[in-house]
Order: sequence, then structure tokens, then C-alpha cells
Amino acid sequence: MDSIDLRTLTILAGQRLCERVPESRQADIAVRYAARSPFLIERLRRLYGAQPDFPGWLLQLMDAVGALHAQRDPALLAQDADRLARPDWFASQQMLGYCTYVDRFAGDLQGVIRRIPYLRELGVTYLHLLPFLRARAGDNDGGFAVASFDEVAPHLGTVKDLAALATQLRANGISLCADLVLNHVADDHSWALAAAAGDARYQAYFHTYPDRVEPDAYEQTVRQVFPQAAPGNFTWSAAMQRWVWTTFYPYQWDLAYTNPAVFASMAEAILRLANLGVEVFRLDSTAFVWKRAGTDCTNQPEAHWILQALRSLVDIVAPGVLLKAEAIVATPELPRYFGTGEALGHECHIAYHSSLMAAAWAAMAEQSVALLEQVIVATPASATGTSWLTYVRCHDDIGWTVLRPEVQALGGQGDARLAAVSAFFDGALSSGFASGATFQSSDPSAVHGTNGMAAALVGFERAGCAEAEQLAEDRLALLYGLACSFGGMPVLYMGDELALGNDGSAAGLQDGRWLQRPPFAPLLMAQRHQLQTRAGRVFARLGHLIATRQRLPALAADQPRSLLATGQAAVLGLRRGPQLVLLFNFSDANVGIDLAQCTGRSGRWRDVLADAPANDTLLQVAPWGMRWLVPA
Ligand code: OTU
Repeated sequence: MDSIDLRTLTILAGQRLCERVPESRQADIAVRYAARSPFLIERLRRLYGAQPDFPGWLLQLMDAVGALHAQRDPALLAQDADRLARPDWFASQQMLGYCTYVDRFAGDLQGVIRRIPYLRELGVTYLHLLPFLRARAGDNDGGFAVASFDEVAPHLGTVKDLAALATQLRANGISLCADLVLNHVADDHSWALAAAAGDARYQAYFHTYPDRVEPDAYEQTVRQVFPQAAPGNFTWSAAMQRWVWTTFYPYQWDLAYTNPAVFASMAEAILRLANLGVEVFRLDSTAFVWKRAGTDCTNQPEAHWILQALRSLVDIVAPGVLLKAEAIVATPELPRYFGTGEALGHECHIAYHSSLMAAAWAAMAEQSVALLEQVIVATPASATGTSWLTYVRCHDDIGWTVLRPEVQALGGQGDARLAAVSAFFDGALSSGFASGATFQSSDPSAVHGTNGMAAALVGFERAGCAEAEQLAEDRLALLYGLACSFGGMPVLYMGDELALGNDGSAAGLQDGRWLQRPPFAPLLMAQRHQLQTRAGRVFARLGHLIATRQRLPALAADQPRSLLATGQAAVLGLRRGPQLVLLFNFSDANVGIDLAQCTGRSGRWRDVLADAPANDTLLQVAPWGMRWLVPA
């Protein structure tokens, strides 16, 4: 089989796939295989072509993938067909995400089913539940140390509950998104246990070393994600008597994608979950999956080929499924996660825009939109079939270092500018409005991330009077206003819609990110229609933003976007679609904008958020305010 040529192999692999699929579906699969296989097989050849018996491995993979397709539920097949007919379905301005922990939000998976009416009330069409698969016993990085891809965490429910939830969500027009941790598994995942027990087949699933020679060499160029809580990138396994690569916590063992068996195992894990009704995979830590000596071991070309191969498989056997890149990397690296050049549209459908998120917070600290404008300039237009994930907060810290290229472009002094932004949000350090906390603060010279719920960072916790309360609300609306209008799918982080604050009980925990993982407050939820309460006012405010967005097709992810020169350092101006104009004032001062000069159009305007005419020659934008304008 060794000397087989690629064309013959492609044909044989396709036959193997189709043989596994019921006859009635073979024609469809064959068409999709014909379209995607040149790319798929070429990528797999690049990655694994030099391995012994590559052809045999490939045929086995197609066999497994075909068998999984054969098990796919008719309702999911119908959804696949529907989405194939509308490949840009997730780019619409109707898409709204919500991200939460299962236990905090609703106790368990069945509890989430009971919360569907609440999600519908918000207009949610996509629900990202933070890790719910069975995680490591003991510490598990909030579930990101996965012990089994095929079991639900017992305290959250069963696989049956998961399938039932997915079905109920689907019936309500909500796509279920699950974390799929690509880079590592827990040290008590069966692969790691087998490796530790001396099984050579599973030792080959990980990067292990007999001594410190290679680890020390890698440490020269690899950065640390958790310098304080988990220093170093390698952990000694006493059982194996070897060092294991552990980028994150010592109990999260990095997978060795140099081994084709790892690729196949992960691809199959994804497709099994897809068969349970998971529609979107948040591919956690995508940037880290390929290591190369002498580099920082992120964003390597092979990491992209792995994603492209996964995408091709999904496109063939589960085309209704979306892949979402969680690559918290600098702006210039981000577009590659959608695929570029010949790979455009062959990688992830969605990618987190972490620079946009961080830059919006930085604008708030600096009362200047300079960094934000740099990020936007560096963000290419979204190609059809791709969309940014826009957000304000998530379960992790706000990482400021992604903004280094933008700081440099503005001639900034090293990391000092970002360190100042970070300090601004630290409630203990700052005289401003924020009550956040600095993450991983042991090294005083480093730029640290910021922890805290959005409500705390915009000033609700420190607001002592009605006026400060109003400003905090305006700041929160401003940030969500940008996330809702930039072009992408905005995702609400749990409780932001109710101004849920920091988790006070998290103080002193070794991992400071628990500050933004508070239990969901049923009391706040009960207040959501009472405008005399903070929760009620914020719920109404964000609800209005979401409803307005839904009515504006110019806000769809694939509509054009350009920067407008507002002539004001603190005011961001964006044009979306042919004629929607958006102004965001990131300052505590009232600012006047010459609309005719800014837009090049001298006619009358209407503010669609305020639902009022906006005809002043010098349009006023209130402190932390925004205007969404259309020609009247
Ligand atoms: C992701 O994080 C998850 O979102 C984190 O919650 C996990 O701890 C981590 O992976 C390991 O599974 O860069 O691309 O706060 O932003 O670790 C992976 C730091 C990541 C996180 C970072 C992030």
C-alpha cells in the first residue's frame, strides 16, 4: 500500500466512507466527499503522509467517520441539509449568543431546559455551556481538564440529558455550543492513565521526555499562561518517570498531534458529540496544538492544517455543525483561523475577536479610541460563511497582551501602556470606577490580565449615587453596543444582562478567574421586569439594544464595515452596510460631532436607538453614550 498514489488513495478512502453509510445517503455523501476530499486528503498528507502506513490509517479513519455518519439522527440530517442551503445562516443580525456555566445558571442540564423561556425572552439563538463533560476528579480548571469526551459530569446529568437538552434547544431555535478542549486532556483521562501505566501506544498520545534537555530548550521560547498558579510548561510524572508537556495546569497533558491516532481520536470525539446534537464546537486552546522548537509554539501552520482537516471532515459528514476558534492571539494572527488564501472558508466558521474586546475596555480606561481604531483597521472584512464572535466578558481574564501590535503601531513604550490599562481596572489600585482584580500578579514587570464581572468593571460596585449608577449602566450598554454592531455574533456573558457582580467568595482563591464565575442570582432574574431595580434597568437597556440590532440588516456579520474619522479622540465612528452610522463616546465628557463632515452626507438623520430625529449640525453624544444613525 505504501506506494499508492494520492488520487487512488482519495478514491479508496471515499469508497470506504460510503460503504459505511446507508444506501439512501450515499449519493449526498459522495457529492460532498468529491468537493472536500482533495483538500482533506492533501492536508492529512501534509500532516501525516510520512507516517508508516498512512494509507491504512486514512482508510481506518474514513471507516470510523462513515460509521458515525450512519448513526446521525434524521432530525440532525435534516438540519444539515437546511444549513447547506443557507451557509451564511449564522451571520444574521438575529444571531445572539449566551454563555454560562450549567451549575451556576440552572443547577444541571435538566435545569437548563427549564431556563429556555428565559433565553428566548432575551432573543438567544446560540447557547455556549461552559465545560460539562466529565472532568478530572479534584482540581480541573473549571472543567477544562476533560477526563472523558463521552460522559457528562455526573453532577450535571447524563448523556441522555445532554441529548434531550440539545433537542429542546433546537426546537426553540437555539444552537448548543460545547467546549471541545483540543490541546490537552486531564491526567486522569483514560489515555493519560494508560500512558502513566506504561502503555507505549498511549505514551505516544503525549509529548514526554526522559530528562530536562528538550524541556529546558523549549522553555527558552515558550511563554507561560499561568506563571503564578502553574509555572513552567512541563510536569514530572513519577509514574512514567518522564516529563510531560503541560502548557496550562500540571494536570492538563498536552496532546501530541504529531501522532495521527490523536487526530483521529479527537475527530471521532467531535463527531460523536455532534451526533448527540451539539451544533457548535468551541475549540479551546487551538493556537497551542502544534509545537515547534525555537518558536513560542502557538499559531504554527500545522495547527491550522489540523483545523482545516477537521473542518473538511465536518463539512462532509455533519455539515450543519460549526467550528469556533478559541485562539486568544494578537489581531494579525486571528484571520488565519478562518483560513486564508486557498484555505479561506476551510477552517473555522467563527473566531473570538479578543483584541476587539480588550481594546474596547482599554478605550474605557484611556478615554481614547486609538487602540480600538488600530484593531479595527487590522481586522479584515468577514468573508461569506465566517463570523467574528464579539463579546464583552467571558469566564477568563481580559488578556491585555493581545494588544501589543496595536500599541507598537501607535509608537507606544513597550508594555507600559497596557500595564496602565490593567492597573486602571484593579479596584485596589485605581481611583477610577472599576472594581476588578489583577490576574497572575506575582511578576511586577509583566502585563497582567484583568478579572471581574463586566458590571464590576464598569462601575456598578462602586456607584454610590444615582448618577454614578447611570454612568455605569451607560458604560455597560456602550460595550455591548459595540459587540452588537461591530459585525459578528455577540455573546452575552451570564448575568451581564442583570448587572450581576463579582463573586465575593472567590477572593483568596489561587485562580483569580473565579471572580467572574458567580452563582447566577435568581433574585436578580425575578427583578428583570422591575425598572426601579438595577437588574430591571440593565435588562431593559440591553434588551432594547438587542431588539434594535435585530431590525437592522446592516448589522449582519457579512455587511461591510469601515471606520469614520470623528475628529474626536474618544469617539469611535463606524459605518455598517451602505448607510448605518454608529458613534461611540468612550469618555466622561459630552462630545459634539460634525455629522456632515464625519459622514460626507449633509441630509437629515434619525437615531434608531433613541427612536428620535438627530438633526443638529453638531450632534451631541453623551458621556459613555452612543448614537446609531440612519438617513432620515
Ligand atoms: C482557555 O483559555 C479557557 O478559556 C480557559 O478557561 C482554560 O483555562 C484554558 O483554555 C485551558 O484549557 O489561551 O487558548 O485566562 O484566556 O488560558 C487558550 C487565560 C487560552 C485564558 C487562556 C485561554
